[in-house]
Amino acid sequence: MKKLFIVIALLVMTVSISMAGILEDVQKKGILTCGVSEGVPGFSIPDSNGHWVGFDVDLERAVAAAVLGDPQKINFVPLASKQKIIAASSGQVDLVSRTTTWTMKRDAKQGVDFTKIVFYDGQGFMVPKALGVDSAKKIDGATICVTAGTTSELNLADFARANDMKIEALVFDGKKEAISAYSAGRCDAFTTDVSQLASLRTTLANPKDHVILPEVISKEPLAPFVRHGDNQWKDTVTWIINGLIEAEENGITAANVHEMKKNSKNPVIQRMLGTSGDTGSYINLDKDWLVRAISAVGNYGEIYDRHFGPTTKLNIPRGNNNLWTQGGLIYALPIR
Ligand SMILES: N[C@@H](CCC(=O)N[C@@H](CS)C(=O)NCC(=O)O)C(=O)O
Repeated sequence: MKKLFIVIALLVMTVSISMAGILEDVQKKGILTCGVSEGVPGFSIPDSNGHWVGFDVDLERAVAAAVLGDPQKINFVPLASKQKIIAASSGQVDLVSRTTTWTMKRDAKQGVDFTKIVFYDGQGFMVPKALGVDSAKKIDGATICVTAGTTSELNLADFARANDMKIEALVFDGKKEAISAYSAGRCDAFTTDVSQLASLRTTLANPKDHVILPEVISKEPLAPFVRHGDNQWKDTVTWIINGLIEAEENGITAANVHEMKKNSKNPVIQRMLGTSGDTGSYINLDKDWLVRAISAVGNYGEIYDRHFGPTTKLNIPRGNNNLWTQGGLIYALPIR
C-alpha cells in the first residue's frame, strides 16, 4: 500500500514537472542551470574571480537576461564531452551551450533538441612544429590524442579509413587529460574542432611551437541544446538566439539598444524591441525580452568579437561565422 502510494506520488510529480515546462520552472526557481565546458578559453572558462566568461557563456547569459531579467542568475555546471547530452536529456541542466555538434543521432535519438547553429566549425589537427609535418595527409602511422564521446573520435576513424591510413587514437575521458597527454609528448597530434585547437594552443607552454594543419576533415555545426519534448522552451531559447543575430544585422548594439527602442522608425527594429507588436508573447515573455538580452551581452557580432575577435589571443577570423549579408552562413529568421 505504502509502495503504491509512493509510486502514485512520483507519477503525479513527474506529470506536474513536465506540464509546468522548463520556462515556468526556471522562472519559479529564479535561476537558470546551464551546462558549460570544463574550461575552453574563448568558449567557456572561469576568469580569475571564478566568473564564467566566453562565447557559449554569453549566449546563456542572454537567455538568463531575457527570461529572468538578470544575466548573472545562472548556475553553471561544467560537463565533460561524455556527459553533455545526458545532462540535458535527464533534466540535470536547462540548457547546454558547449561546443556541441548538431548531429542526427544526438538530435533524433538521444533525447535532446538543438536550437540554432551559432558557430560553423570543422575538425582539424594540431602537431608540434618540431615534427615537421605540414599536412594531415602525412600523419599515417601517427598516434593521436582525442576526447571520448566527441564527433572528433568518430571523424578520426572515418578519416583514417577513407585515406587508407593507420592511425592510433589515444582516447581520453576528459579534455584536460587529452591535452596534457599531448603536451607531454604521448601522441604525435591532437585533434578536435579547429576553433578549439586555436583555443587550447593558447594554454600550452609554448603556443608558437605548435601548428594547426590546413586540412579541415568534417563539418561541425555547433549549437546550444535543450531537453527533447519541451517545444515551448526550445522555441524560447531559439528565438533569443535569432534575436541576437538579427540585432547584428540591424545595427542594434548593447550601447544603442535603448536609444534604438525609443527613436528607431524602422518597423523591423520596432518589432524586435517591443515598440510595436508583442513578439515576446510568442515565446511567453514580455515586450522587452530582446532589449534585455542585447543590453546584457550585445548582438551576435559583439559577442563573437569579445571572445574571438582580432584583439583577443584567439583571433579567429569570422569566415563562415559572418552574417549571410557579409558572405557568411549566420542567418536569423524573421522576428514577426
Ligand atoms: N564538437 C565536437 C567536439 C566537442 C568538444 O567539446 N571536444 C572536446 C575536446 S577538446 C572537449 O571535450 N572540450 C571541452 C571540455 O571538456 O572542457 C562534438 O560535439 O563532439
